Amino acid sequence: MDEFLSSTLVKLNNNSFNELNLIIGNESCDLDSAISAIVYATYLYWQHNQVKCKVCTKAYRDGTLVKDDVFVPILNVDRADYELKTEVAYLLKKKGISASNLVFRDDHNLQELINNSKSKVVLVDHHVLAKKDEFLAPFVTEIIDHRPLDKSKWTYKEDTRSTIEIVGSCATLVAQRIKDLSSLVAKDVDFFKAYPICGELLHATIILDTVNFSKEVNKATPHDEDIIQFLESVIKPADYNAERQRILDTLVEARKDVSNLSAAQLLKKDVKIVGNVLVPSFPILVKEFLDRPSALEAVTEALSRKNCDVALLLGMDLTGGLKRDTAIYAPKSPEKAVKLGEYLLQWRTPDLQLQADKASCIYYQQLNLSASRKQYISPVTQWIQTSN
Ligand SMILES: [Mn+2]
Repeated sequence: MDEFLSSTLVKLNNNSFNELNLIIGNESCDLDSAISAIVYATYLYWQHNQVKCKVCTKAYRDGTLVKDDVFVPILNVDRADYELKTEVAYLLKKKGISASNLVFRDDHNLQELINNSKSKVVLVDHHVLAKKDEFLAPFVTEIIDHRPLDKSKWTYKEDTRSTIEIVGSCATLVAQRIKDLSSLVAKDVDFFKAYPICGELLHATIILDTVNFSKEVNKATPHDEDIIQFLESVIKPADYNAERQRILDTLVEARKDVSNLSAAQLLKKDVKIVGNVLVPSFPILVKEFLDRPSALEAVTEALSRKNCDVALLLGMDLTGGLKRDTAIYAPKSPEKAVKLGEYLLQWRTPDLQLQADKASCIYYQQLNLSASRKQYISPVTQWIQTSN
């Protein structure tokens, strides 16, 4: 696995390849995005080797080695911010994959790379491109995503192959796609037997994304269940249930191991921007975040850096049962925080069940535990439209 990644890196850095294939996740670079990109790139490379004419590629033409295609997973985060993705760094390290063999967003000028090569792009775990990634659109040949289909910015080519289905984890769809595609060239388990780490990575990701099929969180679908059982039939853990629980516990622990991170780093760990609203989510409760030194100063600083004027902070804690909370802070225009708060309180699709609490900013406990950041995007978008 690490060998595939390091040889890919050498080919990329020496510009020694025929066709460039980039496999890229969304800019939150959460575990799902990172693992989906790495595993699918590994699969495409394996598949390429299964079907290519071995004789042709080994042959020398005019004394020059015929260049091979390259399959590069891109971690859509700057290298310096990788340490913020604690669960990603933890799992990859544990599986023997070193950060030095990974390609991060700012390691190369992607636009230049793409323009200078025959290129194809596969999007995993997203299908609406961030503004800075819009140049990728004409090169996209495949999309694998588990978000509701949003065609508002769909500028992809007509023949773009898309696998879009609402499931708990994009890793489920990646596993399904690999299973289906490999059964065309070999047995559906052959790839996972050749790269056992890939099965383990997908398995762990599905468990984290569905919070081990928690009924309360309600993210898992029957498709996630089918795929986890398929992966377990290959991985063969001694005790399936104990293994699932152990994986969840260690990943949750790694994700919330933010003891080394400052308030400013926590704000960068997992953040989305919706219009002028900054929406970071934390692996700890917002309440705990606010107790950190200079927490609100760090929010003010993040707002001005990102040109936003309202911060909607989302917290989650899984220790001793799930808890969620929310805070809104708008230091320059506090009336906006009040208005967004009122807007969220009356929102009913879904009812977030926010319970006001006393704090320096507008603070709520969130009783609707199955609502994550995804459920905040609609009210925030609509609030922006009505308030501007
Ligand atoms: Mn995802």
